[in-house]
Amino acid sequence: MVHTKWCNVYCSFGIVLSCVVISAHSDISRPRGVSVAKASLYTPTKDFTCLDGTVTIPFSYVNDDYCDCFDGSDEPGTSACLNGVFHCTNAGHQAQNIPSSRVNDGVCDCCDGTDEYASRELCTNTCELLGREAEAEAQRLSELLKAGSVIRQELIEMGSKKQSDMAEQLSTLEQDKAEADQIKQEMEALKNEIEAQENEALSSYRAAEEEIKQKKAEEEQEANRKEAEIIFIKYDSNNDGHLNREEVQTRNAFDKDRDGEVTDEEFKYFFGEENESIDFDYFVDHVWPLLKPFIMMEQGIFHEENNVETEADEDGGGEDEHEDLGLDDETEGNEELEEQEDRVLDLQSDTKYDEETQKIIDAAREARKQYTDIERKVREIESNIRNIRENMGKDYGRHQEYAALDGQCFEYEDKEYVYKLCMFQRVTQKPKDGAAEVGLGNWGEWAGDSSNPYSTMKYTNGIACWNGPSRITTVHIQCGLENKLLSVTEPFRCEYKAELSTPAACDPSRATNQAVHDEL
Ligand code: MAN
Repeated sequence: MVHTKWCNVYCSFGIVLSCVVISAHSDISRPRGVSVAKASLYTPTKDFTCLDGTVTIPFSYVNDDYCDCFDGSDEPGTSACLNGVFHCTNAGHQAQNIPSSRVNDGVCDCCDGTDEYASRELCTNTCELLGREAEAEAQRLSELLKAGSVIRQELIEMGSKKQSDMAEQLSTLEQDKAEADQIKQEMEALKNEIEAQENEALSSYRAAEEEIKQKKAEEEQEANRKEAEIIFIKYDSNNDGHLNREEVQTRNAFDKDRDGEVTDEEFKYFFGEENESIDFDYFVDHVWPLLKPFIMMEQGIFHEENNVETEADEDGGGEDEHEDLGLDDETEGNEELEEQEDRVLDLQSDTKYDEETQKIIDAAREARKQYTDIERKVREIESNIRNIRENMGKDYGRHQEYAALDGQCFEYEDKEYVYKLCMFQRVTQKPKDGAAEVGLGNWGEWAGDSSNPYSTMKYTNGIACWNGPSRITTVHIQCGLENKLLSVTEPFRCEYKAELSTPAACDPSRATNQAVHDEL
C-alpha cells in the first residue's frame, strides 16, 4: 500500500534503509535510536504497537524510513517522523534524546556520532573527552557545594537566631506598647483634669483680657476721632464747625486723581450727593474713612517732596502743600496711636498671674508635654512592631537561610549603569552620566519553579517604563562561596535579569535530589 510504495521509491533512489537496525552499543538488542529503558517495547518477533497505543504495525515497519505512528515512535532511528525521538547512548558521557528529524542531517548532535550513521566519518566520538570534562565540572560543583554548604549552615543559624530575636523583640515591644498605652491613658486623664483647672483659673484673667481688648478698641476709636479732629479743624478755615465746598476745594487730599483740581465729582465722592456743608460728626463717620487713605498717600508723597524741599520752596508751592495737608499733625497722630497699641500689647504679654494660677499653668504645660511625649512614644513602638511583623512575615527560605541577607546590598557595574540589589528591599539602576537613579523593582516574591521556588526572586513595581509598564527585575540565584551580583542585563525593555551567587543557595540536599532525578 502507500507504505510499500514509498518504501520502494526510496529504495529505487538507492537510499540506505536500515529497516530494523539493532544497536551495537548495548547488550540489549534494540532498534537504532531506542533507549535501553524502552527496548522491551520493541520486540522483533512481535508486531509493533506505536507507543501512544493507536496503531499496530508489522515490526519490519520500524525504522523503515516511513512514518506510521502519530507519535513518531516507529521511526526512532530515521528522520521520517517530525515528532520522533532519537536516543544516543553517548557511552562515556551522558545519554541524550534528540529530535529524530536531526538524524543524518549532516550535523553531529550526539557526542558518539550515532545520529549521523549514514556517513560515519563525519563525526568523531567526543564522549570520553566531554565525559571527563563533565566529571571535572561536576567535581568542581560538588566541592563548591560542599564548601558553600558550610557557610550556608552558618547563614541558617544566623537566620533562625534572627527569627527568634525578632520574636523576642516583638513580645518586648508588645509589652512596652501595653505599658505605654496605659501611661498614655493616665497622662490624658491627668492632662484633662489639669487643663480643666487651668481653664477655671484663667477665666477671671480672660475677663480681664477681654476688658483690655475692649479698652484697646475704644482707645483706637478715640485716636481715630482725634486724628479726624485735627484734620477737620485744619480744614475748617472759618472755624464755624462745618466744612463746605470752598474750604476743601484747595485741599489736595480731595483731589483723588491728582490733576490739580477738586472736581464736583470728587467733592460728591467725599461729601455725598446732597451735602454742601457737613459737621464734625458726619465728617468722622462718612468722610474720614474715605479721606484717610488719601491723606496717608499724601504723607508718603510729602516725605518725597520733603527730600527735595529746597527745590519745592524755590517753586513757591512747597510750603503751601505742606500746610494744606496738615501733615505734621497727622504724623503726630499716628505716633500717638502706635504708642497706645504698644501699651495694650505690653499689657497682654505681661499678664502676671497669681502664684497659684501660675502653678496650675505650669502644671498644665508640663502635663501637655508629657502627654505629647508618651503619644510620640506609642507611635514609635507601633511603627517598630509593624516593621518587625513585616520582616517576620517574609519568606527567608526553607531554613531561613536568606534571613541574614535581608537589607544587604550588592552592586554590579556595566558600561552605562551601576545596578544595586538590596536583598528583600529593592533593585536600582544609577546611570553613570549622573542622571537620577531609577527603581527597577521592590521586593515581591520567590518565583522559582515548584521544585525549587528559592532559585529566583522577583522585584516588581519599579518606576514605570516610558509609555509602558512598571520595571521588573528577576534575580536568578546560584550557589557561590560569596554573595555577589554577577551580572545584570535587560533582555526586554524595562525587564531586567540579574544573576546572584550566594552560599545561601548551596543546598546539599538539593544536589542529591537533583542527581537522583537525573538518573531516573
Ligand atoms: C532608561 C533605563 C533603561 C530603559 C529605558 C527605557 O534609560 O532605565 O534601562 O530601557 O530607560 O526608556
